Order: sequence, then C-alpha cells, then structure tokens
Amino acid sequence: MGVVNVTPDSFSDGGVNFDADTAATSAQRLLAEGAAIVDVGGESTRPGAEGVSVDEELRRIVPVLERLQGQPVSIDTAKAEVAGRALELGAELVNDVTALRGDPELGGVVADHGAYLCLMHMQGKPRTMQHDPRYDDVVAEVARFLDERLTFAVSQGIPEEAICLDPGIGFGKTVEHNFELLRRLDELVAIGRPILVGISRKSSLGKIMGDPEAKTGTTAASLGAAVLAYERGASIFRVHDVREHVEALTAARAVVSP
Ligand code: HH2
Repeated sequence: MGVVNVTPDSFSDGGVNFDADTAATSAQRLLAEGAAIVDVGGESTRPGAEGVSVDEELRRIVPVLERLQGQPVSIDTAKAEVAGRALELGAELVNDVTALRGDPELGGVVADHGAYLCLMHMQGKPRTMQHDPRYDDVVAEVARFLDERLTFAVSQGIPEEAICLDPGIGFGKTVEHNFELLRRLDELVAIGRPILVGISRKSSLGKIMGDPEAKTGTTAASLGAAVLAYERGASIFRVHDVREHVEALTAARAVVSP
C-alpha cells in the first residue's frame, strides 16, 4: 500500500502532494513501482495534528481521486461523508484509523458500498496520543481491541473477509510499545484476519538510531522493520518507498517460502 498524503502537514511527506496533479502523479508512480493499492488521505493524523473539516478533506481528496479513476485506491479517513464520496469515485478500501469509533455512519457506508475496511488501533486522539501512553500488556490490549472492533464491524454488515487489522504503530504508543507489537505480531495474526503494518518512516525508527527528537525514520530502517514484520505474518505494508519495499519483501519471501 503506497502512501499519498494530500496534506500540508503529514509527518514525512507533508506538503509534497498538496496539489492534486502532483498527488495523482505520485500515486501513479507508486502503482508503477508495484503498490497493490494507494492510500489517499486528506487529514494528517501525526501526533499533535488538529482535525480538518469535511469540506476541507473533500476539497483535498476529490480532485486526486478523480484523476485516479480505474486505479486501486484506498481512502484514509474516519468520516462517513468523505468515505462515501471516495467510494463513489472508485475507492475500494476505507482505511479508518479510529476503527469505526469516529463516525457512527461510517460502518454503514462501507457495508452499503461493499468496500474493504482496515481497522486500526489507537490509544487516545492524535492531538494528545503521545502524552504518556500506557498499557499493562500492549499486545494483549491491542489484540483484544482489534477483535472487539472486528466483531463490531461485522455487526454493521461488513463481511469479515473484507476486513484487515492494524496495530497502529505510533498511535498512542512509545518506541518500546511499537517494537513489542512487531516482535509479537503473531498474536495479532492469530485473530485470523490479514495484518497491515504502517511503520514506514515513523519516528520510532529515527529514535532508535539515537535521536530522541527524531520526527521520521529513514527508508533503510523502514525496510528492516518491514521484513521482520513480514516474517512474523504481516501481509499488507503501508509505505512511502514502494520500490524499495517491493524489492526487500520479494527477497524476504524468497527466503521464507521458496
Ligand atoms: N499511519 C498514518 C496514517 N494512516 N493508517 C493505517 N492503517 N496505519 C498506519 O500506521 C497509519 C495510517 C500516519 O502516517 P503518515 O500517513 O505518513 O502521516 P500523516 O498521518 O501525518 O498523514
């Protein structure tokens, strides 16, 4: 899954794709590099980010989706109205970082369109989630949450087969929490749905390189984490550097399952 943030402030590529033509061109490039789908988002969820209005989110994403018709697109939104418009414009998957807790209408919209859904774990809200996140057992708590949200999504009429789950790397988690989730990913795989991992360029990767103030991580660090997440059962990777991930994961797959 290639990332296309149509925002002025996303933490690793904010501003790069704020113009619709540039964003659509980036998306096409990611697809040509081997992405199975591109994830288009109009609202940054980086730590500390403020929300944007429905109108502003639509203003950002609609022109991009219009340029990507016929291509595999995922819409990164928690808003039913934005998701509905994106699905009408051909998006296939709704990537909801609130796991259907943000907008009571969203589950129905996904069900009505027969779309795929990604349910992600987040502790707290983007504005404050990195202020002292705490867990007794982060993996057990994330697994319980994802299982519960999966049951809820199915109760909204979305088939289980259409749903993938995501531990939400960086969403209300310390560096240690993030790496423990990856280390014990098999416990999330055991829920029985495909696991999506989004660690690409995240600040935890920069922090373990020795910069406690790091805002992002490098491509090389992203690849190292992705390969081991793959070995532990992750099957969808939300990444900024598609070509490099396709190469690294192709090599990893050759080792794991010849
Ligand atoms: N991470 C980000 C945004 N959306 N969706 C899922 N399912 N999983 C993730 O890990 C995830 C996500 C944050 O990363 P990015 O898109 O690079 O930045 P921003 O939220 O600032 O746009």
